Amino acid sequence: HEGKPITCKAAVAFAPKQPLEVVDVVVAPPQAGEVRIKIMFTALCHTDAYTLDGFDSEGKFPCVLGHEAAGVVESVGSGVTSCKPGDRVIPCYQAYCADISENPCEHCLHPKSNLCQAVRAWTGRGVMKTDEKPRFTLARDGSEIFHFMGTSTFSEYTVVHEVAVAKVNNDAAPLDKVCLLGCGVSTGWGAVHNTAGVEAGSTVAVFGLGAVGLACIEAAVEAGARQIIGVDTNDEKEAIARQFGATDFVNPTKFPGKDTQSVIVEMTNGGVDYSFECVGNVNVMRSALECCRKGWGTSVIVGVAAAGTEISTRPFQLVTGRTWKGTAFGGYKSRVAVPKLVEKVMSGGDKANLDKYITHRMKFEQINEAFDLLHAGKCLRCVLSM
Ligand code: NAD
Ligand code: AHE
Ligand code: ZN
Repeated sequence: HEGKPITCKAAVAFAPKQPLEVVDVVVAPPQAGEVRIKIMFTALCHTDAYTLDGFDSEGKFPCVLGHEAAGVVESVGSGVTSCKPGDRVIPCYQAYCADISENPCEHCLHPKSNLCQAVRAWTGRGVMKTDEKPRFTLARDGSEIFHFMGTSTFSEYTVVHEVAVAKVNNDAAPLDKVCLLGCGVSTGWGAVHNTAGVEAGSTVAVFGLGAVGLACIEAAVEAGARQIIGVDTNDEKEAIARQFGATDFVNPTKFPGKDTQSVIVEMTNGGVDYSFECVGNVNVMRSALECCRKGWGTSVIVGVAAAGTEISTRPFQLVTGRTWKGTAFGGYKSRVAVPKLVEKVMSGGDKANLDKYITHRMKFEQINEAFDLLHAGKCLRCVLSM
């Protein structure tokens, strides 16, 4: 293949709210600073569904979605030094440039940020930086198909920027599991450990108990939180939340006429030390802030809200000592942190086992069924094999 276009299957999103179509695409060779990856496994994250549903202000169609995956490097473009053909890798939608760039971005150099800007502008436009074009074209007519989040993993082959490639150094690490470290699980863990900094003895509320929220619960347990309240409108989430370590469960629909923040403030005698919004709903974000303890409570926005929506609260909520924060990829500097997270999973035994997030496995061709399961709340993560 090396240096030549590859024709392969990709699940193309031709328009918002339409099922994906698995069709032949041509994947151009990687140019300078780019890496072509054979995707082995990809999972679905709610953000893929959100963009497909037309809620993403950056969403461009037609495109190849997908950003939680693992694969093997097929070929590299000129100047690529940090990986080589045959390397097992996890594409990172959030890049990191400091260790391989001669001119690193200010975010990678700053200890407080993981928001590498080296390729962000082009990623947002669905193209590669080198020539501002996508590497995907439709086999049947040669028309361009945009990238998504710089990863586009719903394809047998994809091209990403070198700064977006994390290596899986441990040969024993199963790619069909560590693919989850490409987004949801890492994000939940990092929201708790990096963005919030939950301490032992804390009280915590987690809104939205998909893979991201459950990863927050898992990390809160690890941090030694003494009370962890899971909040979800789906009653079926209670059992799984308790398995992950939630001590309480609240279904907001069971308290008509009463807001969720009041329920939690009463349960905790004044509010929680930390809360996490893992839904992507601005009303839930308000509840998550306002259920925090006066004086020191911190709320972290993890969920991604629809284009055009805005958050609100009474400024008095902040005047009286609450902090409102947000997180992207859990604050992890991706390319250096992901290999360490792989190591953590491999050395952690059952505790760090990723199996509990994988409720379904399917073939790539069944991708639309996997989206249906995610929408129906029946699935945490569905891993597709290519
Ligand atoms: P998911 O669909 O698996 O889970 C969402 C959960 O929220 C479901 O259990 C659902 O029942 C629940 N829910 C829906 N409405 C609710 C409400 N009003 N109150 C309480 N619970 C409600 O999604 P996921 O893959 O776990 O992702 C969660 C969110 O995090 C999404 O918005 C996703 O886009 C976002 N996300 C952000 C980052 C980041 O870096 N910031 C990374 C990954 C995912
Ligand atoms: N493009 C959207 C926002 C989407 C968004 O917030 N993405 C999260 C990752 S979600 C992963 O499942 C993120 O990390 N964003 C940081 C970034 O730079 O994109 C919009 O509102 O325009
Ligand atoms: Zn995601």
